[in-house]
Amino acid sequence: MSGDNLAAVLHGPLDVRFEKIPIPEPSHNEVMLCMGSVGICGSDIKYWQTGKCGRFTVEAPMVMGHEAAGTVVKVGPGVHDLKAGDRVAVEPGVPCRTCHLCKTGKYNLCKDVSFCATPPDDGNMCKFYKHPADFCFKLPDKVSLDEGAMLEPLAVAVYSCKRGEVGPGSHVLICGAGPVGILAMMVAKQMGATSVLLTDISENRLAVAKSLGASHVIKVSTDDPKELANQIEATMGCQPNVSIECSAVDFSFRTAIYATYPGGSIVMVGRGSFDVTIPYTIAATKEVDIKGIFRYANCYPAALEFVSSGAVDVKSLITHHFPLLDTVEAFKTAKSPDSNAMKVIIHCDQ
Ligand code: 572
Ligand code: ZN
Repeated sequence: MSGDNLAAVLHGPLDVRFEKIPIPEPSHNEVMLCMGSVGICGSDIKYWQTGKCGRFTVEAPMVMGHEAAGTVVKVGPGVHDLKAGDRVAVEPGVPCRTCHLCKTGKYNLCKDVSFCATPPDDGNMCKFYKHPADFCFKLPDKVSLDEGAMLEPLAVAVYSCKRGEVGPGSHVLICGAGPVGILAMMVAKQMGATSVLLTDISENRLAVAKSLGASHVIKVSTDDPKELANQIEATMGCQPNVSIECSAVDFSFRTAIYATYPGGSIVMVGRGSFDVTIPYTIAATKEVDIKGIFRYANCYPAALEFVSSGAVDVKSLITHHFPLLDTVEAFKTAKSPDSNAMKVIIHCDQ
């Protein structure tokens, strides 16, 4: 191991600085990684642009990045399942492990979870980073570090489909053809969905969705959710029994309520307004199950299986690569609609 620990540190809105931070020493059950690939997520862009995301505000300098994979450099005491040289994907949310939610498997809901690049916790857009060994997933030789980084948004997609109970014969509506929406489409098909329809306002995103296996796509051109719901039914030939909202647009959530088959499920992945106005009576009388989503729990193993088996091609969503020192350029690219960026990867080892 040599060199400084260079990190992309966010100090406030539009204020990313490249700083040398201490090289971490792995404690009990921790591994120290040399970071390889780190994807840019919508939340990273939000923090970069505004210093805020949801209820969190950057109040102290924070290392960015939570979609990450790297190579083990050193293991701490008590680590037996990983060794120097192993390449791993990092599951970024580490819970307390002892509360009732952790002990019942819902560790994503633990109130003491520390999550990379969510204030006050640092992320892993840096050269050296330490993490609990049991939240690192060893990658087989045939799975690249880029694919390892993609396991994070793929875990969101896996969890969304699980929450929606997607299975053989499902007809799935996905609102929003960003990386998570398209990954959810790929996962839904692997879980047996008969048809998957994606909606978006971007023709480019819909073209990508179609090329990667979407059964149908609709470019949203109305501001009437009922009208869009009718278009969805006409295109699918039926109402979707599972709708996964990945667009973070209130209109899509309203559309999903009109579109979903009675007794079906709506999964809330995107974050729209704090208070969203919905057709409450329609939702109630159709008995649609509206299901919240907070990140994911126990989804990395399935995500890794999907990638290593070749069932889900995450590489096809990676459109841009930048070295760590070009992080600001990478953020601009990820943000700009003109770039047609889907997933932008930062290479921390270059
Ligand atoms: O990859 C995990 C992830 N989760 C996101 C957003 C981006 N990436 N969520 C939406 C925002 N919430 S939050 O609670 N927050 C900013 C921590 O509003 C977390 C889940
Ligand atoms: Zn994310």
